[in-house]
Amino acid sequence: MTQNLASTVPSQVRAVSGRPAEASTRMEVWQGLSAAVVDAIANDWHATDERYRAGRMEHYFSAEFLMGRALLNNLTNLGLVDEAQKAVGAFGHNLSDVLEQEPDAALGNGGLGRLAACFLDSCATLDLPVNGYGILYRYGLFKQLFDDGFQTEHPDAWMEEGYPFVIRREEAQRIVRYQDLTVRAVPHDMPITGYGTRNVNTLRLWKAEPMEEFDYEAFNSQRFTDAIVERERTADISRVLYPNDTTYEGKVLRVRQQYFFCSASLQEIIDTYIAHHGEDLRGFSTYNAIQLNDTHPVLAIPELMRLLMDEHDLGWEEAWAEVVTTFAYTNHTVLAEALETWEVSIFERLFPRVLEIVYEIDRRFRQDMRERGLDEDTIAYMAPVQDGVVRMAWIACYAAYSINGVAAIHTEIIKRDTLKEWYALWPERFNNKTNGVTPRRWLRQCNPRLSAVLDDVVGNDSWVRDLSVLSRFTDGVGDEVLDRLAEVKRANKADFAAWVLEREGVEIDPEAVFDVQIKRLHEYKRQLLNALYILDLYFRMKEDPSLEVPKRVFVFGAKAAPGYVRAKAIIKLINTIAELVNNDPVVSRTLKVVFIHNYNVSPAEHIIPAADVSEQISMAGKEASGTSNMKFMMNGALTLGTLDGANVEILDQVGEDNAYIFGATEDELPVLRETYDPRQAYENVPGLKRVLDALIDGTLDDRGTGGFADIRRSLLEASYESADVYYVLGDFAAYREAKDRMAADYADQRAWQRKVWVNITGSGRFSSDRTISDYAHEVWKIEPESV
Ligand code: GPQ
Repeated sequence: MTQNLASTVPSQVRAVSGRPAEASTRMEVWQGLSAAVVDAIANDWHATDERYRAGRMEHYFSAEFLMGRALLNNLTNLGLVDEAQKAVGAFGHNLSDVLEQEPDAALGNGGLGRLAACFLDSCATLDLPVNGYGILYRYGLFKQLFDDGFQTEHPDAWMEEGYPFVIRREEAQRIVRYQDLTVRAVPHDMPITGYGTRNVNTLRLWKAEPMEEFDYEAFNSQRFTDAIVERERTADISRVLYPNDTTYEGKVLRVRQQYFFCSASLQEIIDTYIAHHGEDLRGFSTYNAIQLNDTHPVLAIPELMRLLMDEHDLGWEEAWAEVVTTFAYTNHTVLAEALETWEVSIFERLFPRVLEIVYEIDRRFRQDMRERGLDEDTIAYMAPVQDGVVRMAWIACYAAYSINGVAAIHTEIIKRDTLKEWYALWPERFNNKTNGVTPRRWLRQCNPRLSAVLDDVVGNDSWVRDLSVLSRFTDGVGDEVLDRLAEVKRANKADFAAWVLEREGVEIDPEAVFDVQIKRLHEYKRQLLNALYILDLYFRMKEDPSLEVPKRVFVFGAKAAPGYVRAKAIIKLINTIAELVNNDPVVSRTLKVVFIHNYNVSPAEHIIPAADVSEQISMAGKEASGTSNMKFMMNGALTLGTLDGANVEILDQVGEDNAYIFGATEDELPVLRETYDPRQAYENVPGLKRVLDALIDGTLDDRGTGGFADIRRSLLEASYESADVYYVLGDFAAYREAKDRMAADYADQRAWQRKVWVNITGSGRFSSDRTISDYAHEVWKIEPESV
């Protein structure tokens, strides 16, 4: 870096605002400071790109990247936070107010998209030659507001005011052809800085633009509207992120999106290969690996075949040999409703040549399987095309050299159930890569107070690049460290309380236990179990005013897919319970319920450092991994959870004295199900009858929508086999016991802080640096390349 921010920031701010820095708005200061950061890294970014392209690279293909805010992350990684504070302070601005101007880049729905963002951070920090490829959605995940407690959705035009961290690369555009439409794919690059390194990696996001700025022929012949319509059809492709999480929606526009970014990215990767290694593409996979983030980018498999054969003269066998050594596939869910399949007729209409290739893959697959002696039923089940439908997951399993799950238990389940036919054929392809989260954003940056304690205990900040060093300090710290932990949490909770008051208008007491559940709203995640507990606790307190209940704040954050009616009813239910509790003059002295609207990455950065209790209560076997569980652990919240996803490994790490585990396990559930009768639970489990009846007896008002009655019915009155599929009532008693006990334990702060410390110092395994170095060594076969 040649110049410091003190000299570059004022001029960048002036260039943005056209007035003196002193007279510029906070938003303009954010723009100017961000531009100054891009200026500071530009040379290193370019050098990194040139270096990577010359050697072997990994390309991370993902329909989602949930990046959140960029400015503080970059300042933290570059060690420029203090300098930035001084630079903006010199003309009367406060850095934290400036930072709050930044919109979240919410180009993802939830865990899968945020994982991709954490992975990019780790790749840059580890100097690994990895770029991300995705779509520059004009509208990110919808903005959530509450109207009388009901979720409403609003467009999130996140770049509209200008966004300095995305650089348009006009010269690197590619053409993507559909049968009915040809478009330009214009790359927009985001710099990905690492902590304590000069390497700057790239996230390349493609934007769809019309071939010509304007179709003059149509214009001249008075078909003005036709010309506009054509432009809009193109712009549609990168217009909006589909707001579904773990459920699949078969929209033609979505398959267009998927093909769009896969084709453009592959064209670029091939061009880079040719520039460095010549026209013979038979060495493609020597220099390239591609990780498919779930099935959304699986069209890259037939598209690479097409490009290699039709545009670069390889024969089928030669092309296939490259394909099966290039792609690795990550599965992120066992939920059947997430498996992507497309009608053959859609492929026919959009890209007949790709369909032809898919049919040929299918033909060869069937032949291959017959030769292996598989029976016809199994072949039909596994085939890439069957009954007029293309199955993306099966194409991935057939072509990928690596197939991985995202937590130990999840990988076992896909081997045993979801992908068992594939595991039987190719067990060597299967491997586990337990997810991780970046300790830069999720500890160093969001929790400066705790970071200062860790710096002191460790003696330096080495833990930021190697979180596993913390485990050396689990034992042998004195009470003064535990007392500091308590002070840090107290201060974080006070900050959070002020933030909540300002943002949601609810007053909460930092003395209370902060119990938090933040994640997408989905029945399998069981926010409903948490809600029923709160309602039950409310009734217990009403019934017996002398009951000793520890002070508690229950915090929720969750978006529901706009079409997921029952999930939206659960949101309304939680808001209605919040109103009941918070407005009760007696109960509200002890309990508060807060639903943070528009939950996103940056609210998470305010919430997580203030949490005492981390709710990870999915029905066992359903949450592939979870990643907020890891963020909470790093920030000293204790897990209240089922043996699901990465909770299992968190428990292994900390031991059962330092986590609160409850409920039916994945292997017990099938047995329990045989005799499970939710009506019996309703009649017999203490508290359940009262809370379930409150859904229909007028205690809670759903404004005549019938939403609460539907929730009750889903638990009790659906046909016998499908009542309470997520075992909410089955686990209620165990949950109530564990949660009550946990709150009682909080009173002994010394003992509590000891558990907190075991969790923080044991979180090293859940750094995405560990996950990424496992991918790099075991799957991608790449080495660090430092600039
Ligand atoms: N996940 Cl398939 C998503 O966030 N979206 C998806 O479409 C699918 C999975 C999540 C999954 O539910 C979590 O358990 C994981 O921790 C996360 O992916 C990252 O692997």
